[in-house]
Parts: sequence; C-alpha cells; structure tokens
Amino acid sequence: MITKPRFELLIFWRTSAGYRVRVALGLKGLAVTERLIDLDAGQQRSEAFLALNPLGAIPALIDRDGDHPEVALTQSLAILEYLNEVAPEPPLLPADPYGRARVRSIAAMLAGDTHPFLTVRVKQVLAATAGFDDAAWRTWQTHWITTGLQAVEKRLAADPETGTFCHGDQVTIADICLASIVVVVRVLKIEIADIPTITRIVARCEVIEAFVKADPLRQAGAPRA
Ligand SMILES: N[C@@H](CCC(=O)N[C@@H](CS)C(=O)NCC(=O)O)C(=O)O
Repeated sequence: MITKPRFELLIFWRTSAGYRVRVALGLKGLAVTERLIDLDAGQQRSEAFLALNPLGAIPALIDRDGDHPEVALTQSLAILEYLNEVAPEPPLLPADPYGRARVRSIAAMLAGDTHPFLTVRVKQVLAATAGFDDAAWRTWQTHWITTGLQAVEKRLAADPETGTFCHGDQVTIADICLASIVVVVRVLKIEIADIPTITRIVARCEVIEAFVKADPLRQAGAPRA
C-alpha cells in the first residue's frame, strides 16, 4: 500500500514565506507533497483557499498525522516553530532563552518587517490607489529590501553572537528567514550594497541541500534562465 507523505504544503514557486517552510521540512528530513496555489492567477483569493487562510496568503501546511489534520497551519514563522516541536532534530532554535529571543527577533525583522511590503496584495493596492506602475513598484521593493537587509547587516556585524550563521554555528530560523529574503532579491535581480555579513552567511546556507532544493528557481513553474 502506498502511504501519503505526512505533510501537504500549499505553495507557489515564487514565495519567500513558502521557501522558509520548504527549507525547514528539508532540514528535518520530513516528507511532503506540494499543492500549487498560483499567485499570478490569483488562486490565493479563491473561495476554497480563503476557507483555509482568510488572509489569502501562502504557505499553508497540513499535517496529516498531527492533532488537527483538518486544519491548515498558516504563517511561516508559526509553521517553523511547529515543525521544530514535532520534529526536534536538528533544532532550529538555540537552547537558551536569550538565544531564542535573539533568533526570533532577527527572524521577525525579515519575515515580519521586510517581507510583507513585497507581496502581491500590497502591489495591487498601490497600483489601484496610488497609481504605482512597474518602475514605482520596483523602487518601493528596492527601498524596503535595502532598509530591512541593511538593518539586519548592522545587527549581525556588530554582535559577537553572530558566527558561521546568524546565531553561532548552527542553522536557525533566523538563517532561514535571511535566505528567504536574499533568494527573492535574486529573483527580482535587485542589487543591495554593503551587506557582507549577510552575503557570507547566506553563501554558507546555500551549500546545505535543504536550502539548495528550496531555491525558487528550481521549483516547477519557475522561469528558465
Ligand atoms: N506573514 C506571512 C506572509 C505570507 C505571504 O504574504 N505570502 C505571500 C507569498 S510569499 C503571498 O501569499 N502573497 C499573496 C498576495 O499577496 O496576494 C507568512 O510568513 O506566512
């Protein structure tokens, strides 16, 4: 009998938040099937998807063997914490409270205070209400990515807790969030100056198989170079 993988991930090829979950599942060696939600076709606002996530955003994750297989988990940071609890190895958070707070804070700078400005729904409102064309949207995206990454760079470069990765020498949720913004920068072909620490850390992440396999440009539906 063929059994289905434990997890089902609702996702698109080009998604920073979904990339985070792909990486975490890969790091933990968890089997997953993917269900495509085409953001370009607006499927995130279909009635069926809104029933799973009323915000109309991916990723959403179903844990078929979890306590609530009928519910789709949403919000990438909550999903990463969930995966870290149901599959503790390798840990994606430090063992000490200060370390966990530092990692969650860096993750929030990226996933909470940088990424949302770059989303399709923000683009659509700016186009409809402020007359944004493609050039204005690109200026907007470049501004918010630069602001977020340069703030994280300052923080990482100045802090002795920064090691091979954002926090010491183990991959944490902070590294996953950092790489999730850098891969979007690459897809958008935007150059961000003065981020040497980030560049070093992400290069180190990107020799790890789970990061390589989650690369948006390797997913089904991605444009061919
Ligand atoms: N805070 C959410 C953000 C989710 C999000 O905005 N996802 C984007 C793709 S990266 C999306 O679904 N956008 C669709 C839209 O804005 O219409 C998370 O971390 O999961």
